[in-house]
Amino acid sequence: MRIDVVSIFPTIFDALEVSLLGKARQSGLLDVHVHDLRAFTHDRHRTVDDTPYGGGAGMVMKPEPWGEALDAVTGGAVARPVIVFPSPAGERFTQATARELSTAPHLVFGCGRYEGIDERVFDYAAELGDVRLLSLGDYVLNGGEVAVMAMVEAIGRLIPGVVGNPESLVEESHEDGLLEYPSFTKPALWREREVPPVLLSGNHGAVAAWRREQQLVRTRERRPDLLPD
Ligand code: 6GU
Repeated sequence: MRIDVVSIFPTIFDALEVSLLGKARQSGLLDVHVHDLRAFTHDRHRTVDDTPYGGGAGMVMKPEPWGEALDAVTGGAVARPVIVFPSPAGERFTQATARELSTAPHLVFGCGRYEGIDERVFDYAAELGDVRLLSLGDYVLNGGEVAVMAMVEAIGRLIPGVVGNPESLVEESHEDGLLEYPSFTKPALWREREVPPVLLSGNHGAVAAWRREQQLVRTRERRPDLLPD
């Protein structure tokens, strides 16, 4: 998968060079390119923002650098890209979204800062690719960079080969609509706390039933919104 990220803070994405995604890049499973939006400006001050038409607080990102950046990262592309703009005003990004995007050959992420990007950029981007405005949740970040880090990690780990043991992907929170069951390792007794005896029983059926029940209990307690009414 090819990923292009456009941001005014490209060094934030240095963190993608470490851990699992760093290995995936080294092995060629992930081809990540980070671009500085200011490289697509032409004035001495490398201006990327301006005051909003109609007045109001804050600054809006100018369309021209975005137009040039999107042209550059989508030009000569193998497939029509999915162009993601992280936004608290977007659709919710979920595990299902991550699964869907993990099959795209080319993802472009456009990170907005300030009060947002000139709305015409989204319309123009739709000529170059399939545009998605995606939100991590109901809270506001200062910009899209941290949200894109989260999305790239959630998507990248679903690409075959990125996570060493594919079985670890199926039994985790959100893949079956429930929260994950609790996990334990040795020692069986630690600081007066025991591991649930069923896990030491060797009875695989009993273990599976207990884990399912724990998933339901936890989901009911912590995330009742995930359960059918
Ligand atoms: Cl995707 N962007 C920003 N700026 N804030 C957010 C978000 C995204 N998701 C939740 N809050």
